[in-house]
Amino acid sequence: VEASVPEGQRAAWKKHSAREFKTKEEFENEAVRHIETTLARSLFNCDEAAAYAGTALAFRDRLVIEWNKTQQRQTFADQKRVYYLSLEFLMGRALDNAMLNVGLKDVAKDGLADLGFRMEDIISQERDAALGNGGLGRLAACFLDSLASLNYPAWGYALRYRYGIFKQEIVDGYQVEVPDYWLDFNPWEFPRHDVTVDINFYGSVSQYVDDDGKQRSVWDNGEIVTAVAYDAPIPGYGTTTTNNLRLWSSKASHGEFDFTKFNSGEYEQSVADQQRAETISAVLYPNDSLERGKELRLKQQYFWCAASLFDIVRRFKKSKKPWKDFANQVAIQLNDTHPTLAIPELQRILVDLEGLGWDEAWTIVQATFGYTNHTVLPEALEKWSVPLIQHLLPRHLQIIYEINSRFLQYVEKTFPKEKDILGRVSIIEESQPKMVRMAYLAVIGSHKVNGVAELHSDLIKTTIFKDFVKIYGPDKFTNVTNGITPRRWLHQANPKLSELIASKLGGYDYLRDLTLLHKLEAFVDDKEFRKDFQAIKYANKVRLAQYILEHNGVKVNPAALFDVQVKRIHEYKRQQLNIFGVIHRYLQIKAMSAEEKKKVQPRVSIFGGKAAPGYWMAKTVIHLVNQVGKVINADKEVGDLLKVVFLEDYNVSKAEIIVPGSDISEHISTAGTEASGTSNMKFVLNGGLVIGTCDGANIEITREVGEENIFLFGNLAEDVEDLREAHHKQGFELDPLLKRVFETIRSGTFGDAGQFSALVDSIVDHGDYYLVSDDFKSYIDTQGLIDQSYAKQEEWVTKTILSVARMGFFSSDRCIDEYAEMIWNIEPLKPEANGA
Ligand code: OAK
Repeated sequence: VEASVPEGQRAAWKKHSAREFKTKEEFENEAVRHIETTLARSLFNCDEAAAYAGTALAFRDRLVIEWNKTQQRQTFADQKRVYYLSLEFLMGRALDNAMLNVGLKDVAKDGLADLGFRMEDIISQERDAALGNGGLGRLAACFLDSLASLNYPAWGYALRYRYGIFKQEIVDGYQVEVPDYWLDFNPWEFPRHDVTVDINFYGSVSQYVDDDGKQRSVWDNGEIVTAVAYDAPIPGYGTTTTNNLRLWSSKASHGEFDFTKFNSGEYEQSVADQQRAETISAVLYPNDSLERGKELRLKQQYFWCAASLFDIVRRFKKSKKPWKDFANQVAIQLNDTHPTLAIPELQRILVDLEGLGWDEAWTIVQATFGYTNHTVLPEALEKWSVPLIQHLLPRHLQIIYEINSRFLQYVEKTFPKEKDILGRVSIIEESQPKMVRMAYLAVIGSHKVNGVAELHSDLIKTTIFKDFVKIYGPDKFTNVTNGITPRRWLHQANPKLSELIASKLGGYDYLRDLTLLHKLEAFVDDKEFRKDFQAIKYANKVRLAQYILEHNGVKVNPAALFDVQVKRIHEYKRQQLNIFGVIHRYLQIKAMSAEEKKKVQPRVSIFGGKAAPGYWMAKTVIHLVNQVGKVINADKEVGDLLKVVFLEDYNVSKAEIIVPGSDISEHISTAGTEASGTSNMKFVLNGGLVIGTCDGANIEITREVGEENIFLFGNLAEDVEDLREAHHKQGFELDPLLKRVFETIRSGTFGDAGQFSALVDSIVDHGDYYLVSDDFKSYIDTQGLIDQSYAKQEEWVTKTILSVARMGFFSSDRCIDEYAEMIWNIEPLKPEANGA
């Protein structure tokens, strides 16, 4: 506001204010101008990469205009905002989404054709923004899309990693990791070199008495690293609202200290300091659902939380409102426990820096934060060692102890007879060394805690947070079932299906209200519609088959049943169950007569997904899939009856090709381990069916689409504990079909069996923790049912159409409305609202 143009000069300003292109001519004008002047290219050296850049920059200009307006509107509106703190945002590509939201894709397509380019080629020039591992990061990206589309005033906060998730190469069947340096050309980010925050680490805490005679703490004499903001516009669909994603990049602070070093000849040291500072935001940790307790990771977490909170508080303070209004202006959602340090950090700001009393500050903190839990797996629950926090964040450790002590006093008073409860719920685990349990801190510091699917939300209340339900009552815990954005996961990934649906529903309103899909049920018997629907699935399978031929050199028949499992490789997700099932199928085919073979439903088994670089068992699974593929694909006796491929480097943009091309997809985690799953929703929305366990959102998908339209199998979550215990106590009988599979592996059919022994042994000798053997028979039988069902194509098409029609519930728009109402208490701010 201070820097605004004086009243008298505004007319001149407005006259020259940026224009928005609307026509093909204007688009070409903008794109060529960018290619020639921004990129310094010409007619004679404009390749597809340059054409992409010109197109992206033309659309970026459009976004920026709306982004500025939205930010201005949100600043002037006296309204609460939500801040979504997530260490991961798995955004994928931005151009197609920008074109959809600006609404001028056809104009650009014609314009590009005039200039000699094809839209698909231009779109595929963009590299994925892959700042995430898997489900949690992609959920955050879908949420940003929905928040903007629903006009909620919202910002995302994360780190600007120089390296996103590694690229996966498959070399001789093994995963090899290659760094993903994605920032060479990123037209979507805006460096804000004027928006910086100095972040403190290490140092010590001292006490003093302030002017009012109050004891105060100061944290000083540490290492300082500067956070620099980089902003990216997040456009909404069907609205001009354009929200902000702010990513923090670390750099050395140019304080007196460095300067002295530099002058005194310690040049190398000052360069080393600089590199040390830049390391903080250098790389995304590639572990999915596993915590390793590395100091640099904790530094990342604090750096990001402290910069974001400073920013949020700075914005609040500009409003000149009293502190008691903070939680009426600010909601902060913690995406899992990674941002939990934001809790003691806000308490520190309020108490140490702003001088509020402890209780007053704590009331504000609890009212501000909400916490989403994404896993119950013990190895994924974050714990940080007390000595590490003491060293890195001495004042925060004091605050955490104070929070804990007050909490435990309350618990002791409320449950005087329960002696054990204090040890169980303490934020500090009394181990050697002592550990800070971040999930407990997150529960205690938030007003709401949610799980991400019904079963999961029930499970957290009866397992990891059981005692907290007793302490706080059940209302603090709630469920918000995950969702996906239909813009990317239907319209962009499957434009033909989207168009067909629009032709039946009378337009694209369903992309803003996905429940409108239910109207498709009326067309389930419409011959023409069924034919079109089926033809689109086939065309998407042809596209996927071409992709497979190009990338794997394997020719697959698009008429075969395409069976897909793409997700991070993890024992609990049980890709091993899938590949053992494939081996079983292979053995069956091998034993068949020519006559029998004629009755076999041909299948293509498609795998994809990254393994964490240090996760050997997961890497072994990848290797086995590739070895099995090599043998089966070359086996003339099998031919088209079975093909097995592993698609390299699964990511968001590849998912956009793979998902629409699937007939059946596998979501087969050991019951009770997959919190929700979100790709299950994407596959069904694109006319595929699911084979799944009674886990995560599979259960709600079943409720919505009807149990006749999904293939469920396996043991239930409620029986898993007992089965594991029985394995432990009595041992267990290996399923005979699985035994045969293991014998085949051991015989060397897929190469040296020694390479796969850890995988087999984990089941045979080490208790089969993930119950592969217990579920094997039921899995195989269910796959048999799928073959039969697929053979009756008319029935199959009916199932898929009805399923699509019933997926309305799984839009991330529904999900965000639930968060807004139940947890954040925020309202939309429509573009026309205050005339801005
Ligand atoms: C990653 C790191 C730590 C903790 C959890 C995760 C994670 O990705 N969890 C996944 O979150 C998704 C979104 O809620 C769920 O759909 C997946 O089931 C869950 O595994």
